[in-house]
Amino acid sequence: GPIGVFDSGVGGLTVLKSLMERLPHESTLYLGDTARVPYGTKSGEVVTRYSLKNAQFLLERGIKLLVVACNTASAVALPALSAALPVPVIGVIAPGARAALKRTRGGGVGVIGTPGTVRSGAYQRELQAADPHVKVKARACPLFVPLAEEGWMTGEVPHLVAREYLADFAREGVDTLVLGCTHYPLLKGAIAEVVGPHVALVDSAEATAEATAELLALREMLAPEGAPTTHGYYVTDVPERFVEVGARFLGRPIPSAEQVDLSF
Ligand code: DGN
Repeated sequence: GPIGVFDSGVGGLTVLKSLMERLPHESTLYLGDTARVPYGTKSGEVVTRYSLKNAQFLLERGIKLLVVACNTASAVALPALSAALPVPVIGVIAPGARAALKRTRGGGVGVIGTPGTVRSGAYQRELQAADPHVKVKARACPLFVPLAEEGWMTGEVPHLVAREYLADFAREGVDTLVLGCTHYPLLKGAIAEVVGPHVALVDSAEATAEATAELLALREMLAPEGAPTTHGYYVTDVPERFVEVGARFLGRPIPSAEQVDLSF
């Protein structure tokens, strides 16, 4: 079966992009819950309910593994998803945290994400569980989401927004910064400009693709090389905006997306 991936909308396509690069022989099914986006500002209870619905939809289409591409959903709904699903479930938080701990040289780890992700404390918990001595500083950067979706990734405005959010990180000696939201890889340039060359940026999407590859290999679930691959896209609102904006997140055109009704 394919790898299932869901997100609140287009953002998770940055995770899908990394998965496609790391695992080119795998087929994928992507669901963007565009009718209910954003998740980043909603309660954990509501995000968990949506996440279970998304997972069920993909499961019915025969996925062999689920990647929760959304940081907010990973932060609040991963235990519920793992308990409910008969297939392995991978979120973006643990791989991102592990990658950050490999990079830091003791100066402290910064985490940026949606208000929901930061409020959940999931990255902080994951980092401190692995290394009780690590210093963690987390901050929500909600305005990065609309900037990335607008394609407004360079110039004065993203720079000023990044400076407002991140100047403290640069001052406080953080040496590693986790991009804990699907949209932030698109703003890597503006973020790097503000925090400077001595802060390593950790892309949760890349770390998650690596973790997925390791798990599939370990469980001998990798697709055979040379088998034909397919990539399907589902959305819960009309597909036009997803297809257009999503191409920038995925780094390649999205031929089409099918609208599905997950209302309950
Ligand atoms: N996909 C969300 C995340 O990674 O937290 C960001 C978009 C949103 O729902 N606000």
